[in-house]
Amino acid sequence: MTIKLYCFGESGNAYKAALALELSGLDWEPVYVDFFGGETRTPDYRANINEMGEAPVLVDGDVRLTQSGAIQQYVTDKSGRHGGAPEDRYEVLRWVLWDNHKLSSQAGMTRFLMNFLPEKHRDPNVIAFMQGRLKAAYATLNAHLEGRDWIVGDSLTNADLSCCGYLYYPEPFGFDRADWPHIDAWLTRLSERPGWQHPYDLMPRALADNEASK
Ligand SMILES: N[C@@H](CCC(=O)N[C@@H](CS)C(=O)NCC(=O)O)C(=O)O
Repeated sequence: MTIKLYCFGESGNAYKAALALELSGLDWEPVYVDFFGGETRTPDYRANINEMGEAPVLVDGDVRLTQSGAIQQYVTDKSGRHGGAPEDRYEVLRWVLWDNHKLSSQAGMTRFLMNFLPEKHRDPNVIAFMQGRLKAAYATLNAHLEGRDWIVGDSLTNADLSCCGYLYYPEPFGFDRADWPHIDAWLTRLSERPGWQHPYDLMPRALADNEASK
């Protein structure tokens, strides 16, 4: 049975799940969520798709799962891919939790504030504050990746698939790969894996290139 992933191209959180599915070799297909049209805020979405009002959502037969980290673990349990060595499983979880708190959530919020929120609502002080918080997160990841190919152990794991969630997007949010050489090399390494795809190629997009940043 084909796994369904409720997602949209602009969502780095959905990308983390979509990339895990794609690289696992499992059979999956995207179901487009009209996030910018307010779909995740409708009572119907909350009642029937996700009580948390978020994307991504995985549906596999009777299984319905939300939260990218939980979806990634489901994909690992089903495919045997990206879990890392058994003794590293808590280390993988540690980085997935760190990403969800310190990296992806703040990167997603900052990118939204700078590109998708109507310009009149963009507060430069909030954006500067968020960028300061993000800089600390980039420094943590960059230092950790010095001398390593992957975040945990010697293979690609959900730690990598989580932390990369927002870092391939072209819209500005205060992240320049050139400033962070170890992150830059790691993103290149990951993008060279067979089957890797950019988020805008892997999931249906809501907005064309010229529609963000208005
Ligand atoms: N921790 C969640 C975050 C999911 C999330 O925030 N998704 C965004 C889209 S990128 C969303 O649907 N937000 C709806 C809202 O906050 O109202 C995950 O990793 O899946």
